[in-house]
Amino acid sequence: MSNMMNTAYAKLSGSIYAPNLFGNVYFYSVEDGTEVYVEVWGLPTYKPATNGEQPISPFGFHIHDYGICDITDPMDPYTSAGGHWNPTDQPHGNHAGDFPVLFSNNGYARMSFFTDKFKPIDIIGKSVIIHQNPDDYRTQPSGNSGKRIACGVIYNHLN
Ligand SMILES: [Cu+2]
Ligand SMILES: [Zn+2]
Repeated sequence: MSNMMNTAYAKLSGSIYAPNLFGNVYFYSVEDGTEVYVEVWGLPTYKPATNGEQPISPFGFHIHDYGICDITDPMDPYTSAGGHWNPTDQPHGNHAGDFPVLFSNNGYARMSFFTDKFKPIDIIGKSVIIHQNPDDYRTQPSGNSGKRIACGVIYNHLN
């Protein structure tokens, strides 16, 4: 697809909300932007929305500011990753780090999409987060997508 030197990579692991989760995210440099390819296993089982509670699945998916996937409070994991990566001061829904939601197939999700908002080199040292609930793409500042169930630090693929 492209020169490996232009590829970024994040290895995903799960919090207590998705203890069996693992996965990979690749960011390939392509003409005018980046092709994102993600594959995840072990996503939580679908749970329909109730009055006052978001559904579990599909899953919010973003780039966050800091490449730090620490768990201090197990009930509120990966706060160390900060908020959505937003280099151009946009509202949520148009952050450079706002991605399509992940649709699960019995715990497995695979998706590929194009974005013109960055190149792989721009996101080294940031993180990828998967949330427990869907992103509504309008609630500020983070789409009401709930707990952080998985995290991965974004590296240069050769490192
Ligand atoms: Cu997020
Ligand atoms: Zn956002």
